Amino acid sequence: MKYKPIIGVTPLMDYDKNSVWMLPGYLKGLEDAGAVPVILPFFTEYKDAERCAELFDGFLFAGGQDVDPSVYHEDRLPLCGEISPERDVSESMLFRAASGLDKPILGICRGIQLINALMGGTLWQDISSQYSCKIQHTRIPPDEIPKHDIIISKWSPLYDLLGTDRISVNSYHHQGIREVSPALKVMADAPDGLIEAVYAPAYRFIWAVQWHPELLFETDKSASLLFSEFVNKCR
Ligand SMILES: [Mn+2]
Repeated sequence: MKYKPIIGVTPLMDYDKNSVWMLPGYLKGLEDAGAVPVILPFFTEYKDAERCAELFDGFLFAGGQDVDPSVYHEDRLPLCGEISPERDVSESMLFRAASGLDKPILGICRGIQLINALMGGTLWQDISSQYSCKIQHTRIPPDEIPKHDIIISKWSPLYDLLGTDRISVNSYHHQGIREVSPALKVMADAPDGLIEAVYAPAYRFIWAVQWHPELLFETDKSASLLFSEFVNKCR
């Protein structure tokens, strides 16, 4: 009997509603790809994160609030959005523990930003004012419709997976990678040069994307392939 991989998903936090919550797409995307997703708690002690890192087969770092710029040793500017101390603390511990065990990790939106910051990179706190965006990266609903192209490097594992150097993705972010972590390689960027996908070559599977495959996978083949690739690496 072959078991499905069990994948921990970082929980979302809504301060206005005082709620810990989850978007169904993160769970459904993993389920459709053959995994059992489990919503994680907020870790406050490293040993708890370490224990969960051992128990689960992989981890999805979900979208959400901005990463506190103190994580990449910068002051918080007025244009930085809401932050989540609970998520920063918990996900920093979880990433350290899970990457230490070389567990497969997929980062989405906040996930790519957090992983880059934790691995020594920096972020644009607000791309609209700090980066010369030539296309709109901030939200234009509906989120299930691709909004801009990305150009995929031909040497990258993302190219190997998708078999194309250009796909269209949705976009719902006001921050982005500024300096890439020395541990990460860029797999794709937008036509205006903003980084949209990275991976960590020294690890079994640490991939992260700036777009939202969890809102696309039901209609978009490249989004469902991304979930499948991650889930297969968790087996
Ligand atoms: Mn974008």
